[in-house]
Amino acid sequence: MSSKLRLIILGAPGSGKGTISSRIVRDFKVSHLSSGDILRKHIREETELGLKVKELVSRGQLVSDDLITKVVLAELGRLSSTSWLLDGFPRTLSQCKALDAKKVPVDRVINLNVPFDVIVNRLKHRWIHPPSGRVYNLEFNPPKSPMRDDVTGEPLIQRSDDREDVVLQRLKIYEKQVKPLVDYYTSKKVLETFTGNTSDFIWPLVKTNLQALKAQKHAAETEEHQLAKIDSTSSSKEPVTHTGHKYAPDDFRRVRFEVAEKKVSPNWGIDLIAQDPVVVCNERIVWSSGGGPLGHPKVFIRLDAPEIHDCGYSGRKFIHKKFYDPSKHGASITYDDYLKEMHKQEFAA
Ligand code: G5P
Ligand code: MG
Repeated sequence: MSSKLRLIILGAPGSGKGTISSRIVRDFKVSHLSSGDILRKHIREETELGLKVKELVSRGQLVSDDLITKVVLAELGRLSSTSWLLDGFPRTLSQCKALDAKKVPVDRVINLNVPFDVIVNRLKHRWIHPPSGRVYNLEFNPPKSPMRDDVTGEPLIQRSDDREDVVLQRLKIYEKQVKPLVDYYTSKKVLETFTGNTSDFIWPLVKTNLQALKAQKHAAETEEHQLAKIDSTSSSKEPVTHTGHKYAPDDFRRVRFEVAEKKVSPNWGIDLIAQDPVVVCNERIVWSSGGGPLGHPKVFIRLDAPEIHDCGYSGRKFIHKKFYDPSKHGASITYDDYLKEMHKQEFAA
C-alpha cells in the first residue's frame, strides 16, 4: 500500500469543491486536478477541445464522458507519482468505471452535501481568477482589492454558467447523476459524506478525516514493510511466531486468545487480545503487532473476508469476543472456527 493520498471530491456545483480543495492542497500537499478548470483553460485558449465544449459548459450541460475521461486521464497520468485530488471528475457512473478500468486507486471520496438554496445564493457572488482557478466570493472570501486576484492583481471575472437559470439547470443535472456515484463509492467503502451550510463548518471535519486516513495509510505501509521482511526471511511455509518460535504444522492457524480485562474502546470493539507470541502465517496472514499497553491493539488479522470487522483505526481488523465462547471452544479458537461462528451468528441475525 502506498502512503500517497488519492482523493476525489464530489459535490453539487457551488457546494465548495474548489474551496475545500484549496485547503486540502495547502494542508496535505496534494496536486489538484479540476475537470472544470481544465475545460475552462481550453475554452480560454480556444483550443479545438475548448471550441467544442464552450457552448455546453456555458449552458451548464455535461460534456461527453469519452471526451472528459480522455482529458482527465491524460492529466492524471502526469501525476501518478504524487498524491492527488480530483475535483469534478468523475461525475457519471461511466466516468467512475473508466477510472476503475485504468486501475486508478482511490483512497477517499469526499462527498460535500450542501443544501441547494444555500448554493444558489452563494454562486451569485462568485468571482474567479481563470488562469489559476482561484475562487472568491464577495461575501465569504472577498479579494483583498476589489475585483482583483490576491496573488497576481489581475482582474477577476464571473463564470458564464453562474447565471441563476444555468445554476438551477446544473443542480438538476447533478441531482440525477450523483446518486449512482454515491452508491458506487459507498459500496467500495471509500465514501464519506460531509453535510453543512458553510465550507468553514465542513472543512475541519474533512481535515480530521484525511488526517486519520493518512495515519491509517502510514500504519498499513509500515505493516506491509514488516510483512515483506518476514516473507523474505522465511523460505518455508512453516509458521513461526514473531519471536521466531516454530509451531507444529497442523497448528498453523491456532492462536491463543485471552479476554481483555476491559473494553479498550467501544468504537474499536476490541474485547479479545491474543497472548504473545502470536502465530505468523504466510497463507492467511495472522500476526501480532508486537503489542503495547492495553489500549493499543495487540492483534490484527490480515484477512480480506468482509465478515471481519474493520475497527476503522489504522485499517486493522479485530476479532470480536461475541464469536468466541470459551465454554464451547476451549482455551483457544482456530480462525476457521471463529469464522464459522461468525457466519452462524450473523446469518441468524
Ligand atoms: P466545474 O468547474 O466542476 P461545478 O459546477 O461542479 O463546476 P463549481 O461551480 O466549480 O462546481 P464548487 O467548486 O463546488 O463549484 O464550489 P466553489 O467554487 O468552491 O464555491 C462556490 C462559490 O461559493 C465560490 O464563490 C466560493 O468562494 C463560495 N463559497 C464556498 N464556501 C462558501 C461558504 O461557506 N459560504 C459562502 N457564502 N460562500 C462560499 O464544472 C463546470 C462545467 O464543466 C463541465 C460541465 O459543463 C460543468 O457544468 N464539466 C464536466 N462535464 C462532464 N463531466 C465532467 N466530469 C465534468 N467536469 C466539468
Ligand atoms: Mg469548482
